[in-house]
Amino acid sequence: RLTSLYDALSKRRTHGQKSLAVLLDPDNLDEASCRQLLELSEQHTVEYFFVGGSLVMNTRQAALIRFIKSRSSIPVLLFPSHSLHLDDQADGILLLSLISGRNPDFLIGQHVIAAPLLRQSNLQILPTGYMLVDTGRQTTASYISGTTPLPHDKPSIAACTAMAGEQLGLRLMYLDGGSGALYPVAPAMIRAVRQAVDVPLIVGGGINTTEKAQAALAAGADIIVVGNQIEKAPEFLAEMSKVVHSFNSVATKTA
Ligand code: 1GP
Repeated sequence: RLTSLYDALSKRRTHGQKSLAVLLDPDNLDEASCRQLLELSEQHTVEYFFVGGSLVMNTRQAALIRFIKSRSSIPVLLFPSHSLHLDDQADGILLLSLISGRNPDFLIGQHVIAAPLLRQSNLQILPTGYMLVDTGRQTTASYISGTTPLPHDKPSIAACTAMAGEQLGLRLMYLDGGSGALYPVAPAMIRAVRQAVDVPLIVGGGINTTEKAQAALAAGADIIVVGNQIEKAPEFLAEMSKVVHSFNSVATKTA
């Protein structure tokens, strides 16, 4: 089921247009802060909301998605860590295969459990090669998945992993330092992956300044994901949106 969301995403990639995704973690957001983030996202451009986290400790995910959908037209993509985290109210799902790891459960096991549910749902499916990168400390994602992240300073391993993922048919790549990473994925790694594959490239984890965002985008990220920093300082969303979309005016002029 290839989808209109994927078509739009890959068209943006073809035209060199960068996008901002805001990660909304159901565990960290109350209704008031969510309302504020939605208002800011409508005022400044945000292309996607990602909803999820390595652990979903409470039962608020469904309520959060309902809240977003009732107030915003920005597409909501599930960013699940488990087949239990499906929700048909979202627009689509990043169907993650954890290709940096060697845990069969996150390469195919969870997907088998989710498959019949996904088939019945209306969720648009975005098959995504998910690569965790070591960025200074063990992240929840790496601990929960029981996998070793890619070494930060080995861009060639990341490039070959992405290449294999693309050859297996995955349609997006996601380089993730993990939420709250001490430092973001290195530009050299982003560049190596960008050169290795054609599919749209998502980069996130530890992007907490506009300089880091700028560096990731210049190295070839198509979509950057920001979670923690926007939760901590919602006004940062405006600055971030400006940086991401400043690349697009250049892309439009040179197109
Ligand atoms: C984590 O890429 C996301 O999966 C976002 O990370 O919360 O550090 O911005 P941050």
